[in-house]
Amino acid sequence: MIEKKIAKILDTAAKEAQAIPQMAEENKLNLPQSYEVQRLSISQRLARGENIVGYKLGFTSKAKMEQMGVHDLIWGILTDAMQIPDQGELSMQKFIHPRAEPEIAFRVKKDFDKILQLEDCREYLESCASAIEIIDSRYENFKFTLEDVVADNCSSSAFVLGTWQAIPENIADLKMELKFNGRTVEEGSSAQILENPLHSVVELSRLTQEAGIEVRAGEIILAGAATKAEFIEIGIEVEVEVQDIGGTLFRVVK
Ligand code: OOG
Ligand code: MG
Repeated sequence: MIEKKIAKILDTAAKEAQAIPQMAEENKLNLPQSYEVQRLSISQRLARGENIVGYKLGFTSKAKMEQMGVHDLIWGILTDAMQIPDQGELSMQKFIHPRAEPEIAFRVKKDFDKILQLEDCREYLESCASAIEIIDSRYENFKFTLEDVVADNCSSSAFVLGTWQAIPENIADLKMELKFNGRTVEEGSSAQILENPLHSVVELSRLTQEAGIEVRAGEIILAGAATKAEFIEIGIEVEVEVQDIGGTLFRVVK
């Protein structure tokens, strides 16, 4: 089965931090097949003892779509092994060409038992936090098609969360900054995430229902980057600051 073979290749590339070529012509997948590859590659992580802790949305902002040349919302799976503690360290050795992007995370309060509408979100969510997603495409030169990136679990590789906070009233209008060693390198607003990052939660509820997955209480949702992503390097302290929610950071080490 082609899906199984590609899942293995992508999982090994992630594990060994070795880039692979984009899917060859003879291995072209359609979108449902790509999500199946994603599922199969995650099951290899689960077999190694990792646990699913949540989900991420991708390409929920124009800035990201334009940067990567991909124009559809995508979703991927987060495991516990991807989480770096707040104020912690990221070792470059485990990554190929990592980039950081400023995000907002939500924590689920109540199992998603239906497709949510915007007005349901606060009932189903417990809290929010500032977040940094570290994406690391397994494809050479960070180049991919929509199908490639979905198969590669949407470039998921690591994430860092600030302290959980009550979801502010103005969640759709918060200033967000990505800083390297205290210097702002990207700046945007939570409005750039589907006009309101809660829309990412709505979209995830729909996509997971379609996939037959139940999002559960306690799980984490990364709503997607507000700005472009920036390459990180050894020696940089990477910080995200979200207005009214607070900040989070990590250091990049050898
Ligand atoms: C794909 C992941 C996109 C986001 O927040 O938009 C994403 C990539 O850019 O490699 O995580
Ligand atoms: Mg992201």
